[in-house]
Amino acid sequence: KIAGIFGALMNRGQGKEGVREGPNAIREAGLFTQLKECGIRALDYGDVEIQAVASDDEWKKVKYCRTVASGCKQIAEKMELIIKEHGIPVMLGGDHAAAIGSIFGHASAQRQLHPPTGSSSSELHAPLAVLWIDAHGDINTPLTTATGNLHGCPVSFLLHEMTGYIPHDLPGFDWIKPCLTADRIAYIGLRALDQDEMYLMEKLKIKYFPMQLVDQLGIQECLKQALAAIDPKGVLPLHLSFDIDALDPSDAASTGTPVMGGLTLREGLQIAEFVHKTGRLSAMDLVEVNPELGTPHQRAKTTEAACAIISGALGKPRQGVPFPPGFEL
Ligand code: DIR
Ligand code: MN
Ligand code: MN
Ligand code: MN
Repeated sequence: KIAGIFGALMNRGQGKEGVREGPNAIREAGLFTQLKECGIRALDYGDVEIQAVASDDEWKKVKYCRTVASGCKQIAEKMELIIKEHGIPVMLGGDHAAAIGSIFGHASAQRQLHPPTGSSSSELHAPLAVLWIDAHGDINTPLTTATGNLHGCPVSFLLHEMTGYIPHDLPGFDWIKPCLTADRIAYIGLRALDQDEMYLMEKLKIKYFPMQLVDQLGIQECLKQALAAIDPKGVLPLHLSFDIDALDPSDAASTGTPVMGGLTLREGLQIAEFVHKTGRLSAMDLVEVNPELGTPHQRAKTTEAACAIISGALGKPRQGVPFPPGFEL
């Protein structure tokens, strides 16, 4: 398989516009060279531009819902296209609202590849599981959000169990249907849940590993338990949705909502490598890199970290690249 990398220039899911420069900053940090050097094939599918929808007034608190929704629809189409061309889509963000589109598109593509067999549970379960790496829960609803920022809400649009929480008259979002059940998503890295998010996580029995569990159990054990929870048989295609703010600000400061006490870059790399090792990485997001924030040094560290996480998930060995089989010095 070939990685199909594209930029999602989404910047209306939160207030800091510079996040739309994330994809190019990650490319400029040498992502493609790095992948090539370790023999990983990758194609650049360009960018999905987000068209501003005219008169996109707030719906209650929610900002830019029409613009975000229409951008997500294009993102979903891009994901489907790349999967149909037998690629592994890698979405460079952009803010995390873009994951409404990437996961919806991934699920649609999987459903077309593996149509449901007719039983009611298989109707609900798109054949995929999601690992969500983030400081935040991103499971606010358009009614509970305190900030009105849709990048804090993507998961609520994706879960069947949350259908009743999504207002039917939210402008622009009529096309988005839930595509996951709550037992198909696990979180690692949390340290800034809102109260309603905590309530929803517990109510829906979502498996989550906040930072204190990462400290207590170690990242390997968290990964084992997370994967066992969302994919007990070890057979499902995996979607890795990696918000760079999961990392500690000492490794990734150039992001819109940094939170102290995060994952080390090495823990982030272990997550990426663990997912690669399953052999079932089917799509990934690397979001919330905002090169307009922080010092030049912080920007360089953040984009390098993003490249390393992506390369690790696609199979780059950390110790260095071996000669091809049969080679002798
Ligand atoms: C907050 C922050 N929970 C919100 N969320 C962020 O806006 O709903 N997500 N920063 O990445
Ligand atoms: Mn976050
Ligand atoms: Mn975010
Ligand atoms: Mn996020």
